[in-house]
Amino acid sequence: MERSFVMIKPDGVSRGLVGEIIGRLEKRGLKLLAARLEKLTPERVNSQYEEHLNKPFFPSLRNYIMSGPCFLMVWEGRGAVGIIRTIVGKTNPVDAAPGTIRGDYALDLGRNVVHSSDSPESGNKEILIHFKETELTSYPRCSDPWLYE
Ligand code: IDP
Ligand code: MG
Repeated sequence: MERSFVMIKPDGVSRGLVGEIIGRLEKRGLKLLAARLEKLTPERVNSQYEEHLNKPFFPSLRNYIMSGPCFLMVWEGRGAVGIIRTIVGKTNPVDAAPGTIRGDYALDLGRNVVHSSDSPESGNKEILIHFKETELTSYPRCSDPWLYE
């Protein structure tokens, strides 16, 4: 099983898209392990976006992410990282296909509503930036035999 860190950014929270985004991941069959609404500290934004620290857009990215609360989640499933990236859509909403979250709800690269991990390794790293191991729940679902052969 793979785990992905998914974060609804402040624009998604303010625009009332939390339920819609959770619903899409839930209905696909992915399993929610942890969730929290929270305004990120500068340190956590730096760790989350470590690969972009020296990019010219980083200051505006940090302002955007810290402009309000984010909704942080951990999702689990077979191939979860790639499946969620497909559900989320291309980074720039201009290129995101209709039916994806960014293709349905976003217009601008700097307001693209949601983050999701880009590999299982970054998923595990990002999860530990935001959650303690003890916050990740473990529970059976009656749907499991209907989701995986
Ligand atoms: P991702 O969110 O699809 O993984 P990344 O390339 O990792 O995309 O970029 C992280 C975030 O930084 C993007 O989701 C977007 O919010 C922001 N971003 C990326 N490139 C630019 C840019 O050129 N201008 C402004 N913001 C950007
Ligand atoms: Mg990324």
